[in-house]
This record gives sequence, structure tokens and C-alpha cells, in this order.
Amino acid sequence: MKRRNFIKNAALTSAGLAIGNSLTNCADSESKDNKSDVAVSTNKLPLVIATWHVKNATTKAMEILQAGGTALDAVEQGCRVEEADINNSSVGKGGLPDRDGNVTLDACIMDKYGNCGSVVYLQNITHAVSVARKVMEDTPHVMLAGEGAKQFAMSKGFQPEDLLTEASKEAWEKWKIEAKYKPIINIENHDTIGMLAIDKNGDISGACTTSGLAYKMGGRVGDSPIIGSGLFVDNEIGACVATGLGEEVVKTVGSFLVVELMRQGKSPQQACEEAIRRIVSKPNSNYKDFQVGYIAVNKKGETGSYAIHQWFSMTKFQDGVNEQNQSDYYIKKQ
Ligand code: SD4
Repeated sequence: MKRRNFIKNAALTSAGLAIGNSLTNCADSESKDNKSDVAVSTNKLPLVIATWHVKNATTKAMEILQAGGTALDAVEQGCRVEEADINNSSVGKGGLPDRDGNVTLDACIMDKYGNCGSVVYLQNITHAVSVARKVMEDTPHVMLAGEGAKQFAMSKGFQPEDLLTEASKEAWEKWKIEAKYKPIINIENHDTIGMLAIDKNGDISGACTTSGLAYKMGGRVGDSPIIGSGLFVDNEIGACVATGLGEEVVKTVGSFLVVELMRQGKSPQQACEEAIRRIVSKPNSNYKDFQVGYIAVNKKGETGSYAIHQWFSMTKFQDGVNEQNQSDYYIKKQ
């Protein structure tokens, strides 16, 4: 790419504000090859986005990124903030249990190399995302489940704890009176946490952690620990993470779909919208009764988010601003 074109493009795009990083990237790309238009419009890095309203989590992640840490460390540490928060009833400690009263966690993590690790049906360990990272880094496997995952975590020094808080137990006991299973749309405005980050080097990582759907069947696993469904990262293209009714995300391999759509040239916003359309346009879809939301980022640092229902939101920390943005959504009139 010619420097003259870079300057022209930078002036034409709002992304051109990110001169510092873009120039560095531009110089790099010129020296290596001649094809990286990505450098033209790189938005200001680093950046982190997360599902729902989780400003404490994005603050933590941004601290790491600003200090020159990796996107991988940032997403892990960001997710841990929500896992430790007992007021978040859909993640880690304090997560709502399954119908038998057991809190079971799903989580995964994926790095810039496409390495990934996940845990499913993990009990008694708060920081499922960190166990997922250990699976990625310290085992030849991608996924560990149930008792095996717990034993592995303990062998790595994680301490077992009771994850069912008084508040979650009370809610479960109330639920048991009628014991009607119904996916809840937009639990409390902060739900499964999915986080994507780009570090100062322009490398992308992502993570996702959840206690899954409240009052699910014993043994049920959702989309969140399934690579390609709940999360997918391709460091050349971008990344996506999902929240909502995991079964619907799995059926469309949602996060992988979003990344592939970006590969074909769609913006993160367009890709999220198309992935939601795949769900709602299925014959006999009962999409009015459940929520799915996606957030995505591409290599340029552009972001998008979209959901079926209103009130899904994305927290974004970039260029000194940590803000929660309401997502656009499919069902405009109920
Ligand atoms: C799951 N996707 O287990 C998760 C839960 C979730 O909004 O995101 N709920 O299906």
C-alpha cells in the first residue's frame, strides 16, 4: 500500500483517527507484503468488547491491555471479574443452578493462534474460564467435562467451593413450586459473559463463561463452551461471541458463521445481523420466545452487535471510553 493512499483513506474514514497504531501497522505491512488494506482503517487499539453490562470486567481487561498485556490475558481476567461476582446470577459463583439445584459451569477461551480450551458441566470451581485456559495450555485436549474437569482443575490448584449462594438457592426453591421450564429472555441485563479483545499488537482473543440456562436439565450443556458456537476467533479476520438460548446458537454454529461472514466481506454488524436472520428465518422457529445475541469485532477494530429481542447490550472499552451500548434487534414490534 502506498503511503499517499493510506493518508487519503485515513482522512476519509472515522477510523483514520487511529493514526498511531495504524501507521505502525502500515509500516509493518509495507515491509512484509503489499496486501494489507486492514492497516488502512484500523480503529484505535487496544479495545475490548463484552456481552451485556459488565463495565467492571471491561475495565479489568483494559488495564491489562493498556499495560501491554495480551488479549488472551485480558479476556481471561475480564471474565474472572464476573465469575467472582455473586450478584451475577448467570456466571460463576452465584450462578443459578439446574433443576436439581446444582450449579454447573461452561466456559471456553481461544487465542490468536486458534488454540482453544473449554470446560463443560464443571462444578464447584468458580473460575471456569481459567480452567479452560489450563485445558488449552496444559493438556493435549480441547474440552474436559464434569468430574474429569473438576479433578483436573484441582490438580492445577483450583480450590473447590460451594457455588450455590443463598440468593440463588432461594430463587431455585421458588422456581421449584411450579417447576416450569422456560428460557428467560435477558436475565437481569447481564448474562453469560462473552468477551473479545484486540491488544496493542493487533492480536485477537476471546472467552466465554456461564452457568448456562437457569433450571436446565441436569447434564445440559449449552453453546458457550462449544468452539464455533459460543465463541470463535480467527486472528486474520475477527471474532464473535454469543449469548442467549444456546441450543439455537449451536444449531447454526453461530460464532463461526459470523466470522466466516466477515471473511466474505461483511462488517461485524452485518455479520451479526445475518447470523440472527439464520435463526429467525427457520421454518417453525419460535424465536419470539427466546433471545440470542451476538457481538463481533473484525481485524480493523470495527465492532457489531445484534439480537433477536430488545435490551441486549454490549459493553465496549476503547480510546478511554468504557460504555454500554444497546444493541439493535430483530423484533421491532412485539
Ligand atoms: C447457554 N448461552 O447456556 C448460554 C446461556 C446464556 O443468556 O447466554 N443465557 O445457553
